[in-house]
Amino acid sequence: MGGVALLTVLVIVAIATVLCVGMLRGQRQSLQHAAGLFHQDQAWLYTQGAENFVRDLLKEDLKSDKRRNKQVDHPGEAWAQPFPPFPVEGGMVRARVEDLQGRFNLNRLGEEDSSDGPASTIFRQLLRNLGLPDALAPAVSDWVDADDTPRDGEGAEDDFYSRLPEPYRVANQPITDISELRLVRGFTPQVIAKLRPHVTALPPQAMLNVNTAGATVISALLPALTPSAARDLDAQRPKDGYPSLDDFLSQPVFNGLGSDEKDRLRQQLDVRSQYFLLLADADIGGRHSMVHAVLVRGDSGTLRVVSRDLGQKVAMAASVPGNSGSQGTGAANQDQESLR
Ligand SMILES: [Ca+2]
Ligand SMILES: [Ca+2]
Repeated sequence: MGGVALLTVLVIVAIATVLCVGMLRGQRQSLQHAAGLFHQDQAWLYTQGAENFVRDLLKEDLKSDKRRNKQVDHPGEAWAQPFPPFPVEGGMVRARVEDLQGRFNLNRLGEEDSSDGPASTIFRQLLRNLGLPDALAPAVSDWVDADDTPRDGEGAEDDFYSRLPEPYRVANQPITDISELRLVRGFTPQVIAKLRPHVTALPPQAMLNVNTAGATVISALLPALTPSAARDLDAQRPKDGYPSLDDFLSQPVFNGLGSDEKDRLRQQLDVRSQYFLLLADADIGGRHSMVHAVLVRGDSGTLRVVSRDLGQKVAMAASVPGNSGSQGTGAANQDQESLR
C-alpha cells in the first residue's frame, strides 16, 4: 500500500512541476510580449515627436520667410537639412523632410486638354530623360483628366480599359498615390520604379518648385536643358534659392525662349512649396516604428497632415489646402485621407 501511495505522490509532484514550468514559461512570454508592445508604443511616440518637431520647423520657416519678406523654399533652409540620428532612451530616432513640390506633379496633366500643353511637354521630356517611352504620357493625362476622349497616340479611356480581360473604369480624377499608375496603360512595376523618385500626386494646382527640384526634373523643362546643363543650373542656384520665377527664367539657358514660351513654363513653376513629406523612424528595444506623413502648410502657417502611413508605402493625398476640415490624427495602420 505504502508503495502505491508513494508512487501517487511522485506522479502528483511530477504533474505539478510540469504545470509550474508551463505557467512560468507563459508568464515570461506575456512579460516579453508586454515589453515588446511597450517598446513598440514608445517607438511610435518618438516618431510622433519627430512629426511635431517638423511641424514647428515648417511653421517657423514660413514666419521667418514673411519677416524677411522673401517667401521662398530652398534646400538651404533648416527644414531641408538632414537631421542627425537622435539617440533616445533605449534606441534611436531618425527623421528627414522632403519637398514634394521638388517633383513633377502628375495631376497637372489633367488640367490641360492638349497633349502639347506645358505640363504634358515637361512630362514627356522627363520620360525621355529617364529612358522611358514618351508615349506613356497621354495615358496618364487621360487617366487624370475629367473627359472620356482618348488623346492621340497611346491615350486610353474607358473604351480601352473596359475591353481588358479584367476590365475596370478609368479614374477621370486626380490620382492620390503613385501606385495607382499600375492601372494605367503601359505602366509596369519597372516603369513606376524608375519614375517614382521624380513624380508626385498632389492637388493639381501644386506647382514645381525650381529651388528644390532635382537636375532630372529641371532638365525636363526644356529639350535644350541637357542633364549636365541642368546640373550646372543647380550648382549656380543662389544660396538662398531663386527669389522669383523671373530670376530663375533669366538664367542664360532660357535666353533663347520667347515671352510666350516663358509664360508657358511659368504656369508650371514656383519658388515656394506647401507640400512636404516627413520620413521618420524609431528603433526602441528592438522594435521598429516608421511614419511617412504628407504635411500641407497653409499660407497662414497652419500645418495639416493629409496622409500618414505606418508602412513602407508613401501615400500622397490630393487635397486643396483649406478645402477640407479633415485632419490626420490617429495611429491606424493606414491613416490616409482621400481628399479628392
Ligand atoms: Ca522657406
Ligand atoms: Ca479621362
